[in-house]
Amino acid sequence: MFEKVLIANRGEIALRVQRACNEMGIRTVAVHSTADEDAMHVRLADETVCIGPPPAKDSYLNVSAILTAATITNADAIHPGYGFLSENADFAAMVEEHGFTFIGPEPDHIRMMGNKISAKKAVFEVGIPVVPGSDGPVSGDEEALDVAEDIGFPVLIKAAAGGGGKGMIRAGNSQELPDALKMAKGEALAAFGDDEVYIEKFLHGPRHIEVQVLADSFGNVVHLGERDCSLQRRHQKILEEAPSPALNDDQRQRIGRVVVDAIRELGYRSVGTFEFLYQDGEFYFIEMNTRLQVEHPVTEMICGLDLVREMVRIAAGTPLGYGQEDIHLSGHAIECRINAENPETFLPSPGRISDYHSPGGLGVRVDSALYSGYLVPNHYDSLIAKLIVHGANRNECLMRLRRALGEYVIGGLETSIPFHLRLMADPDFVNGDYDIHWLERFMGEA
Ligand code: MV4
Repeated sequence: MFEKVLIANRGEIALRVQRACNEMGIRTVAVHSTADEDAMHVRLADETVCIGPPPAKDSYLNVSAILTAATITNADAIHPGYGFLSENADFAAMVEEHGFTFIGPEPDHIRMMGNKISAKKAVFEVGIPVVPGSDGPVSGDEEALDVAEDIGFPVLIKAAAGGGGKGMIRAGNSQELPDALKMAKGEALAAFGDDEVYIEKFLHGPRHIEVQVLADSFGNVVHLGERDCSLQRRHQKILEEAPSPALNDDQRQRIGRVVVDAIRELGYRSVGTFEFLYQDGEFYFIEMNTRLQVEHPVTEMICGLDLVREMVRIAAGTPLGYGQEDIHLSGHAIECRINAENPETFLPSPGRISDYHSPGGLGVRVDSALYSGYLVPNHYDSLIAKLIVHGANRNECLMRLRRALGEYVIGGLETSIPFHLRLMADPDFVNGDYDIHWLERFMGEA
């Protein structure tokens, strides 16, 4: 096992990784920008290294500074958290080339899944159902028209280098197609420096359901059920839950088995998430995430595993030591993402925390790096806390979540807590009756 792990991240996820390392007897190295000198992840680390000025590109994305920090502290391994360098295949390769272990998948798998065309091709070949569309990149108008007429309008043109909704254009008919293709390529080039695009059939009101997997280096693979992440606004998730209110246990086990077989065949290692659109009882793969995700705690709460601990063990070459028959999903969990932002306009609201009281009690978990007196910097993501609640069933979970949101005090800045409280009172949400477009309608009416 590793003696020392460098955590190449900040905020709640840096703390989350630190906690897992602490429990495993592993020493931690925090890296930080000058804006994060007083951050909780720095205060709680065994060693700290300042890696640059506030802008992420000069600090948390500064590969040479991070590798230097790992060298001077004599770290064994690097955990990337989520965001920043977590899905950068070149970074993962450089970490290994410098003699450290990258706590995550192999660089080749990160690269394969980073390009959405190669990801779709790879998973299709191992039996995963994908959204109907082009087999590969589409460049010319005629080629695009052939594909679109074959699958039927409306279609969606997506950037191969994209993901998360950037560079996505819809074409309702053949007249709209050439302009949509041109726009999608232009956006893709501007956003990713790569104008490669592909075409998919546009699905009208799906849910966003993602399946969590865990795989070691010896072909042992388990799935940990799914998360429903349909509640999002402008491609930012707001709340996630596990299990999905839309699936029954039979559907869960069926998609789980398909995903486990695929992962084993791909030779993938570490945590991973298959993202599906789910409509009319069918799953359609869209993307795979090769990192620990923000919403991983809802899965942990229903399966009882520490996903970060499992990631670290896998990276150290330890076999899983359990199989699918040992995984038991129990109860229901919901995560509310709490952002430093105005609950009406969603504009960022950085500032100093004046009062802080986090909720507690049975089934309540708070993943946050906040403390009273902490100054939330304006240079990074506005996610400041995750409130995760577990209950024996969805109803108990909702009652507990209302109670916990009501207890939560974060003074000194605006947060999305009032928004979550309003959401908890909506009959559609309470019934689990929502799709990927529901939240934006809810906000329009609010
Ligand atoms: C789609 C789709 C409908 N049909 N693909 C948006 C983010 C990116 N990861 C994929 N996205 C979508 N792809 C087809 N063929 C609708 C979306 C989409 C969406 C997906 C998941 C969660 C929220 C979303 C919000 C708007 C659009």
